[in-house]
Amino acid sequence: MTELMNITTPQTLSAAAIQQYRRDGYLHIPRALSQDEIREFLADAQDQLDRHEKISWDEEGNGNVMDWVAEPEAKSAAMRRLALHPGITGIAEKLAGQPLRMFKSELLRKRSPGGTRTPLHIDAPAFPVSGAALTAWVALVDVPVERGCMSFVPGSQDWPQGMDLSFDPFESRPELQWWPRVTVPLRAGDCTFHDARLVHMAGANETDTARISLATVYMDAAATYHPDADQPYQDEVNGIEPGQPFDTDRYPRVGSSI
Ligand SMILES: O=C(O)CCC(=O)C(=O)O
Repeated sequence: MTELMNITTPQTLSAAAIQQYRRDGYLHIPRALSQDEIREFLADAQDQLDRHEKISWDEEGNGNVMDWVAEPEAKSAAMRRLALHPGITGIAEKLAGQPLRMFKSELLRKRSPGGTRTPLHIDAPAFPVSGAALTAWVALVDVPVERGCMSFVPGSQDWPQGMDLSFDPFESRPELQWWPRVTVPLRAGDCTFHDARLVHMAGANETDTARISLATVYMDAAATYHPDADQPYQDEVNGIEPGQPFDTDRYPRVGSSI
């Protein structure tokens, strides 16, 4: 009972926290999961990482950034429950201020030892989606600074009107190099939310434990499909015509009222 009372839910999320997210473009939610959920989801995640094919992100001259299982929510009931978690997705809807559906989920592992730094980037140019999107990044093990937690550039999600968004944000907005960055270590079961236009990165894993997390992207429920030649995720979109909404079971509606 005491533990349940400590868990952050859509109902206990404060107006100040919502305001902070909209100002800074990210928010740290401590204790998004119960201890039982952490145990169950971590065991399932380790099983998936052992058994399934992984996509590897290697950077020339910088080694392996991380690897991940794509669509883990389609591979086990536990990962589907986590990707569609009513508490986490209910908070996401409150932060976004609109109904959402899931765009994609990835089960991430930053290797131990040697998973290298995740470069500074923004997500939005990679998504063939109209309108707003945000990511919930749920830690399934403790992620101190030394294990490669994320850093965010608060306020960088507000791109000047008409400016093209580029994956490397310093290309179009070199001044962002001089903006403060906030580094956010997470305990297992904590979660961060970040706006798809926010500049962010993660450190290297210097510990002897792999960093394991689930990163799920949610989009405006009314978002439509806008493919563009350079978007890596457009190959994963099936059964949706350009200009049409993502109105299929592959992109389920989420939130605490679903
Ligand atoms: O997990 C990481 O190192 C980076 C994750 C990230 O960039 C994202 O979820 O948008």
